[in-house]
Amino acid sequence: MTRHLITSALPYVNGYKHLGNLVGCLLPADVFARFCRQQGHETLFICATDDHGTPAELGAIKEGEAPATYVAKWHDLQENIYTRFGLSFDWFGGTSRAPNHALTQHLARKLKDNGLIETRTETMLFSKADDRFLPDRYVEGTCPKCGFAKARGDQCDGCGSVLNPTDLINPYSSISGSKELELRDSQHLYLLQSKLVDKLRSWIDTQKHWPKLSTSIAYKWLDEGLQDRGITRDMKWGVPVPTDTFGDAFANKVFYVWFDAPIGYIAATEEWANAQGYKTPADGVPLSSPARRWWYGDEAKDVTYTEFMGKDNVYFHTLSFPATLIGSNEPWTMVNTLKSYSWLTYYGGKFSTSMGVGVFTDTAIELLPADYWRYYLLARAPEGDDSEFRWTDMQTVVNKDLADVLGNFVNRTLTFTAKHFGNTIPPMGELTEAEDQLAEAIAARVTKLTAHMANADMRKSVEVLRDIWTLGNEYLATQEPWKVIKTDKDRAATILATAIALIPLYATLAAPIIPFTASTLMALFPSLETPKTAHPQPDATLPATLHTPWSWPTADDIPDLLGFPPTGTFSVPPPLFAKLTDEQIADWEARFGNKKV
Ligand code: B3M
Ligand code: ZN
Repeated sequence: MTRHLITSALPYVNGYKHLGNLVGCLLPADVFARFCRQQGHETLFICATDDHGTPAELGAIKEGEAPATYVAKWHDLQENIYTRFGLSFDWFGGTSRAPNHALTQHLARKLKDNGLIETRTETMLFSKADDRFLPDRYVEGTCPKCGFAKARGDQCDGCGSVLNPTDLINPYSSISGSKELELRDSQHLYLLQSKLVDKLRSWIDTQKHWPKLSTSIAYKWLDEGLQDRGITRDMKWGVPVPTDTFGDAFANKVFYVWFDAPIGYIAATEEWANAQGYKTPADGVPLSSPARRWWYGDEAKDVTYTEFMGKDNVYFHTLSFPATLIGSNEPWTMVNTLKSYSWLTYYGGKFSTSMGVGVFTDTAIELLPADYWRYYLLARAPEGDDSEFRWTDMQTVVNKDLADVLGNFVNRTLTFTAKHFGNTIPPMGELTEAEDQLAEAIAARVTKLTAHMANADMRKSVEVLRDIWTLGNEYLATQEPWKVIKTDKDRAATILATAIALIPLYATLAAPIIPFTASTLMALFPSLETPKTAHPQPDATLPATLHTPWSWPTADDIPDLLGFPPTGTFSVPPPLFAKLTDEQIADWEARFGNKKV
């Protein structure tokens, strides 16, 4: 038993996320969390909306709402979609809530105490009309490189160049449009990451479990010389910089979004503890005991912490967040495994919120049930390289794997059994070599699947899972119960009972990936009385017996699981998956596009 702490990168609060965001952190994190729970590990799966920064402030301005109102609204809208996709967070918090304020300010004070924060003066654009400094994205103007007229202060969408606000020709405020901008001095806090290089490097050296992509990104930054980082911004929306510690010059400033966002993982855990009635201590580390058990000190020593994120977030999770934690000199839980993902493209191009390219989570979940998306997206998870979303590819995968292989196996087994034996599971007779071979073949694949799941390797897990389903169809094809029934009813009963025994096993093994279907399958058998929930959390009071639905089997369990099917009655479900038709695909291609933009 290990205690697994699992976090997914926090989606920016501003609007619905696209399918690339879903498969590039949220979904694999969910699969891993579900797997850990089924293995009987105590598991805490945490996420939150990333509420701060210019995306949130600009979004609020655009929708004409106060940031707090806007953030609360979008938090709930996003959470609703994630629930519909079956994301089984133990808590889905928000970084603008009280626990994150307290923790962010606490850590900033510690860093200052430890001599790791310095005040520096920067010259920045100030807008008189708006009465404020303008951070990068609030300034627009003409790109000095390509002449694009609506380049932003941080980047030009015309040519992709990275820019500074002061590079722009004819700059103006994107809030008011005012051109009356002037350069003014502004004080900012810098985290002296350069002083932490050795500590960070020796910590990373000991991280043997990180995938290559993560480690190489981290070393690249270290080798290039880690820069000190500005951790404050001239904005109103954010975690306020405490003036008692940093002085009145910081009265109108907040911490930079990337400083407070990862602290949000800890803060969302504290929200979870608060929801159980635990109060955040007013002095010292602002963390109550249930959250401490996961994040702080000796009590959290046996925690294994796995993070999931897109590859552009790796710097922040391997260096800047660890710099915050290590620099505090406090015993925080540090990441053990860091899973990072490349991009899911839409026909080789970018999903784009601003340009409306591709399919977004809110639309997707209206088109098809969650498991269709979960299965297809995980089968194409951008592990290592980028991968491509295509409607026709989704059609092939759904129709073959889900409808033909899994769906068909379940339906023909149960329909045929019901026809000849009624809705009672037929008696298991003597086993033959065919059953032994089936058990052996499945056992070997369960070992593989378990290893892939434990590594959170999504594509490989999906592949092996499909292989396991295929074995069921092959067993029926070679044993031909529809012929045997004419001459040897007992043997036919054994074949069908074996096939039926596979169904709860399939449900168990598929539950992390297609939890809704797994629940449907398990519910076909009233004798499997224990939790039929889509979010299985092992009940510690139950012995982890073989027939506790959902508990993850080992290869050694397989012969027994096949030899002892559920007992009693069963029901025949309607077809589990509808095939995606050519008309649907043509319709969606027309609606969402079917080429690179
Ligand atoms: N919101 C960025 C992103 O979605 C950011 C992740 C924060 S994780 C602490 O790419
Ligand atoms: Zn340009």
